[in-house]
Amino acid sequence: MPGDGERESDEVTSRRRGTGRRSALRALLGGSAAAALAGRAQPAWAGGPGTAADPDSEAAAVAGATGRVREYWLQADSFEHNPVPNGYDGMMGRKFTPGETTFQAIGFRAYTPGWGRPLAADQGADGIGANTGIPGPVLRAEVGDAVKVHFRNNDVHYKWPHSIHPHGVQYDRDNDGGWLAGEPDIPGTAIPYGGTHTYSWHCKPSSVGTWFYHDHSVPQSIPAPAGAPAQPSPAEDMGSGATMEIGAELGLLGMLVVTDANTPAVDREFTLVLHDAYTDDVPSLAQDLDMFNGGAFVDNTPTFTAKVGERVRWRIAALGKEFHVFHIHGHRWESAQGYQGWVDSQILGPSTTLTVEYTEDNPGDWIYHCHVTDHMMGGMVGRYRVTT
Ligand SMILES: [Cu+2]
Repeated sequence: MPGDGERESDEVTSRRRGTGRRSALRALLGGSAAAALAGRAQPAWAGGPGTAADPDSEAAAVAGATGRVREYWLQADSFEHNPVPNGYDGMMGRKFTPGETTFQAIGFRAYTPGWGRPLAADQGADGIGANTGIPGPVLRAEVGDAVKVHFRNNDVHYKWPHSIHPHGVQYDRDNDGGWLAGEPDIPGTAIPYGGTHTYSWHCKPSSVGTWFYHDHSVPQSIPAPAGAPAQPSPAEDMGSGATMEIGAELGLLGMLVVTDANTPAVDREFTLVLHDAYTDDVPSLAQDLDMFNGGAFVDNTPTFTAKVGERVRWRIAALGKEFHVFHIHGHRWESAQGYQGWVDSQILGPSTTLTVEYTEDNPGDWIYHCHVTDHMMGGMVGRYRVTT
């Protein structure tokens, strides 16, 4: 998505003035919630029992302690998507026609209440992001909040059932969204085309962090175009005839961010989703594509920007069947997950996430990429511009 970074500068400025972000959030939240947010009120449990990280205190810091409900209206929309709109692999120098890289995608978009109209983009550090569908909007909440997601399936193209399965938050089985062939009637696991469902989740102290939400509904397969030679997919080789989580492969995935009073404030927050689409599953593609936020190759993936001296946070999440190595040129950060000390590359696999923070100290025109060479060649490269 070219231009993400450019737009971000203005959004960050507006965030610093205290406008924009809060007005957008007010559109998402109820009145009392918005009032609490405007005052940056401490969560009700802060400072009292249950603020410590020990599991016994979790019961004290019960979900719902803030009394706040974060309400989102999400729709699964189907649309034509070209992850390589400039037709160019700027690292290898290869060219593509739109026909080689375009497919029928599905993405989550956030709407005004009642799925009225799509919410405007908000690229600020607390915003929902581009809201173009891939990835879905960034859902944000604080410990003690309830999250209510009103979901409507508007998959006009495939007309498949879909669902939303969250990671990191607390929920019961009717709010899990995970479909099983042996228990096909569990509510929320297969919302038919045109249908709706409301999911309720709760943010506990153990929910703080960067998480995924994604389609986890009935496996499906896309028929090969008429006249094409029949090619069994890996799933068909395994006998099922369909691909698990193909909705997420086509774009139904997004990030869920839970914070608490101890989450450090930053000047910039980038959200980056690593995901892949395969010719075996998506027959209109001429090659497998490895994507950042729905784009492939530099200038189609997000261009992020920062200034020297700013505190920067990347929230990174991977979904699919690949293991990735996230790397930024010219930078190191102190790892909080899985490593000790300073790193400039970190591994993440399916459904795992990274939260990377550092103070920017190196101006330049950098790239960030997945360090698995196949994935770099498949599109997982982006620009990171640092100015003084
Ligand atoms: Cu990779």
